[in-house]
Amino acid sequence: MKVTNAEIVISAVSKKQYPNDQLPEIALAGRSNVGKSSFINKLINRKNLARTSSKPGKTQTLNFYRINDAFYFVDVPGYGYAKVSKTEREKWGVMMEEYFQTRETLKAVLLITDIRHEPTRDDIQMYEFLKHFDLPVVVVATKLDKIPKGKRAQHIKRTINTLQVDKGDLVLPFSAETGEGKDEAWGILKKYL
Ligand SMILES: Nc1nc2c(ncn2[C@@H]2O[C@H](COP(=O)(O)OP(=O)(O)OP(=O)(O)O)[C@@H](O)[C@H]2O)c(=O)[nH]1
Ligand SMILES: [Mg+2]
Repeated sequence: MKVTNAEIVISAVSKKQYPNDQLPEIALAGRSNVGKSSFINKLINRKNLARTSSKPGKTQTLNFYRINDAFYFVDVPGYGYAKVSKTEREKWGVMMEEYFQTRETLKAVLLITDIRHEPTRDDIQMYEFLKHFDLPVVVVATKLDKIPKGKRAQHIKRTINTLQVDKGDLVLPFSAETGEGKDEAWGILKKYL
C-alpha cells in the first residue's frame, strides 16, 4: 500500500468523540511499551506520527489516524504497566469495553506482543477479551530484530502456545526496526479493509 496521506484525527476517551465518517478501522492492542505506535509509523513510513517513547504509558487515549482518507489505524493505550493507579486502570477498562464492544467499523485487531518474551497474563486476557467480542485478531510478534534467525521459530511457537491462538488466526513476526513483516502486514490488512 502506498501511503500518501496520514493524519491524526482525534485522541478520544469516549464514544461520542470517535470519528463518524464510517471508514473501516484497524485497532492495535498490546502491552505498554511493546511497540504499537512504532508499528503504525513503520507501516505508513512516518518517523513519529504516532508518538513513541522508551517510557511506558505514552499513549493514554484512543488515537485515530486516518490513512489515505481510506481507513483508520486506532492506537489503543497499552496495558500491564505496573505504575498505574487503580482508578486509572478502571478508566482504561471502561474505555476498552466501550470501544471494542460497540465499534461497528472495526474490522480487525492487531494484538502486538514482544517476540522476546512469553506472552503475559495480560496478553492472554486481552486475546480472550477480543475473541469474546468475536473480533478478527492478528497477533503481531514484534521486535523480531532482537532475536537471532535460528531462534525465531521457537519464539513464535511459544507465542502461539501461550496465547492458545486459534487455528484460523495469523501470527506475524515483525520488526519496526528493520521493516521485516511489513509487506506481509499490508497483505493481511488489505483483506480486512
Ligand atoms: N528493537 C526494536 N525496538 C522497537 C521495535 N518496536 C518498538 N521498539 C521500541 O520500543 C519502545 C516502545 O515503542 P512504542 O511504539 O512507543 O510502544 P507502544 O506500544 O506504543 O507504547 P505505549 O504507547 O506506551 O503503550 C520504543 O523505544 C521503540 O523504539 C522493534 O521492532 N524493534
Ligand atoms: Mg504508543
